[in-house]
Amino acid sequence: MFSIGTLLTTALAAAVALAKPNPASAPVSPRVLVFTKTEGFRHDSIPTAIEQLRKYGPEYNILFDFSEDATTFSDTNMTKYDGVLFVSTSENILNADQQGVFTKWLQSGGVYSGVHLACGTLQNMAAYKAAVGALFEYHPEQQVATFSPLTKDHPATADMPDQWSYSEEVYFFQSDPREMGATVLVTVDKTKLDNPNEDPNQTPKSGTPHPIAWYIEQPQYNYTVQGAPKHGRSFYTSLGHSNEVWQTDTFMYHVFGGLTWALDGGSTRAYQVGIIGNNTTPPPPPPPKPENETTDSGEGTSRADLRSSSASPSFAAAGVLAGALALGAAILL
Ligand SMILES: *[C@@H]1O[C@H](CO)[C@@H](O)[C@H](O)[C@H]1NC(C)=O
Ligand SMILES: *[C@@H]1O[C@H](CO)[C@@H](O)[C@H](O)[C@H]1NC(C)=O
Ligand SMILES: *[C@@H]1O[C@H](CO)[C@@H](O)[C@H](O)[C@H]1NC(C)=O
Ligand SMILES: CC(=O)N[C@H]1CO[C@H](CO)[C@@H](O)[C@@H]1O
Repeated sequence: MFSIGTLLTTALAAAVALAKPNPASAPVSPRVLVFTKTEGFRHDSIPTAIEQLRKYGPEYNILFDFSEDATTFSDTNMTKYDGVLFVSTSENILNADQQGVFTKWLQSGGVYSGVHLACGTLQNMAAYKAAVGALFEYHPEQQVATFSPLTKDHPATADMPDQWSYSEEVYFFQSDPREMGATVLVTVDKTKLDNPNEDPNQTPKSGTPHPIAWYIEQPQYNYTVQGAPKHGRSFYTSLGHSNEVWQTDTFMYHVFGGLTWALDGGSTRAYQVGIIGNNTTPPPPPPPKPENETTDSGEGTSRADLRSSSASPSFAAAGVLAGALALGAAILL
């Protein structure tokens, strides 16, 4: 026996399923490192976030590894990742070497995405700021706020209500992410916000309209490792404080819409390009160099590039070494 209620629920479920954003378009599943290490404040929604990402990941054709271990940030370990998703990380969670590896990975086409306090971490790492777009300054007390998509023409907002009101921490930033090339996707109604910290006579540091979630098509990492087609896209949302919001489809569609859009920029091996990411085939040979230098080809070269940002000296060194070996062989003969 079906009640009207059951029928309505079924119809609603079907509508929601149809409205769901598309899975990542890669021919093999992009592999994404979900990093949740904290040094300062720790959100109690982190376990819920992990559980929900685990649940939704397969539907979006994304493979997640979950870690709080900073040693993951070695060249060998990071090479297999198409993307990272930082969820409410806090303070300085990577040492200088690990930050160097992360910077090089970003310059190799790696896709960054971050949620909530991800903007409150690695504040002294230039490439991290370029990836996330703006760094955390403060939030007024958690309260019911009204968020609005500025466009619905993006997977991160396609399923967001025009006015989405719920209890959240509204983040304010040290700078306007638009200065780092960001396109803002979601804003908040500041007129309804109880925020004693903001001086109405000052130009707001975070810019106008107030940025809540955004994307960056080409993050400003200043350098591209040889063999990478371009910089990976990035996506950040400041929403995601509470267990409750992580348990909503609306929020999960927002996070996965942003993440899959960023991955679908096609800068990694899951998309059959580039030098990092999940793929079972070896990386393509590096493109020809602009100068008339003789270079090695094949896997050895591109892996060497990933380790060393300054490719040319290592090629020169290889040439010297080859010369020395040839000389040695000649002497032996
Ligand atoms: C990362 O790789 C190093 C070796 O390069 C290894 O010692 C370490 O355990 C790895 N960490 C993780 C989390 O895989
Ligand atoms: C890029 O260069 C600018 C200007 O020199 C600098 O301010 C910024 O920190 C650099 N960004 C990165 C990611 O190195
Ligand atoms: C590279 O070599 C070709 C032919 O060997 C020459 O025509 C060309 O001018 C060279 N290009 C540069 C940038 O030296
Ligand atoms: C190299 C690598 O990590 N390959 C993995 C890519 O993803 C598949 C699943 O889609 C794994 O089975 C591979 O091991």
